[in-house]
Amino acid sequence: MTHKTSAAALAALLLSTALAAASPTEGEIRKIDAAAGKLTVRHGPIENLGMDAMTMVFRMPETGMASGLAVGDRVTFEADRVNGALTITRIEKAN
Ligand SMILES: [Cu+2]
Repeated sequence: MTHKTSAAALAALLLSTALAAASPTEGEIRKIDAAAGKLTVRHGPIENLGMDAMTMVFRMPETGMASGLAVGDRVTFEADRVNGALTITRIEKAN
């Protein structure tokens, strides 16, 4: 494999990784700080972030995302790295 070919292959790999869809993850809300735009969630493994189950703080880009949610709620959510910050991109109450 030439250097040029391997660089192209790497670029393709990085691109496909960046475009990988966020996978829905189960979680439970532990803390809501709507004013600071932060949500603490105990979550299961997050495939697209290569993350194991844990409790952690996510950025919440829109304060409205937390409306209708309460501490203790079980949720299904998607998270991704946005400008380097782990961010909730979608969240809804689990059935
Ligand atoms: Cu985590």
